[in-house]
Amino acid sequence: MADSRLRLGDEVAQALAEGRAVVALESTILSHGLPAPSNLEVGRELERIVRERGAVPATIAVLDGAAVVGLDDAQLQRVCDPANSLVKLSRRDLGPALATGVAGATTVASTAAIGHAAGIGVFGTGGLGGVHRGARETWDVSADLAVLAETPMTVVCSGVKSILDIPATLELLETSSVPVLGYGTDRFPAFYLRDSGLDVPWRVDSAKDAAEVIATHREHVPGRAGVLLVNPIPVEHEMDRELHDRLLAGGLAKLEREDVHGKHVTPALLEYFHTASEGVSLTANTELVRSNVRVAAEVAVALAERA
Ligand code: PSU
Ligand code: MN
Repeated sequence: MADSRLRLGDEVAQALAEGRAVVALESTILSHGLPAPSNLEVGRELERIVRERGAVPATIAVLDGAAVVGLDDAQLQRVCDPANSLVKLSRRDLGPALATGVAGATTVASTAAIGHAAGIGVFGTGGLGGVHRGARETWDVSADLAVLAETPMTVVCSGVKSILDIPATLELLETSSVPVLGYGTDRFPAFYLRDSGLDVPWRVDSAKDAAEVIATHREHVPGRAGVLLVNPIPVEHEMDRELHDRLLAGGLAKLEREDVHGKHVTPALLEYFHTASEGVSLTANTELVRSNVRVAAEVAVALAERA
């Protein structure tokens, strides 16, 4: 990405130049995943968590024709204010948004791509996009998977939501040669739930061990695949299974009733979950992101210490 279109915040630029730990954070989770005004509180808190662990946060969005890496507080407010109607930007949308000056929030795909272009290697978020149910007919597979297949970025998340086809998502990650590491778990997490019922191929039990695997993957394995480090939601915040199953059924029915497709599926479902659970899913969502961002910061620090 040409320098004129990539704008690094001062603190991020300095940390990268000095080889210090930096953690990328996405903005779609703020603009499209969490309701205002808690989105701004969460956005600020995630940055605070990264700092507490000794790393520098770099929240990413597209503003005024540039990919901004390390939003300042005014920019964070702009992203979080629903009145500004930020567009959800996947990687394919970056060229048009940058060229036309449209303001947008970045997904896992576009955050990973921009973060890597800026020189960042670790990214903490909530859930990864994946293969949607019914993808055999709709071909709806998140670009998050294709980007992770060719972008050397470690994404720390709580797996993917059970609104997706989880077995198919894991198959595609294998096809893409993306290592999937369970963080203190042998099971692939399903966002609100700690266990999707599927195994992870590899497990690590500390940030230091994760950093060792990530560094070895980057340095010694041919190709440009990223790494997926999956961290289950903290036990005390895991959603009740019955509530979860009820929300899932209700959400899928709503999508069908209202004929929701494509990029609107994930935001529509999240909104339904937050409303129908009267905030239970919002708390779960917030807590798992906090936990993932903490792990991401610890891994980034371990990688920086190793270098
Ligand atoms: N999952 C969540 N919250 C989110 C998203 C996914 O629990 O906010 C967002 C992320 O930005 C992710 C994107 O990259 O949705 C995937 O969307 P799609 O399936 O349209 O590619
Ligand atoms: Mn899609």
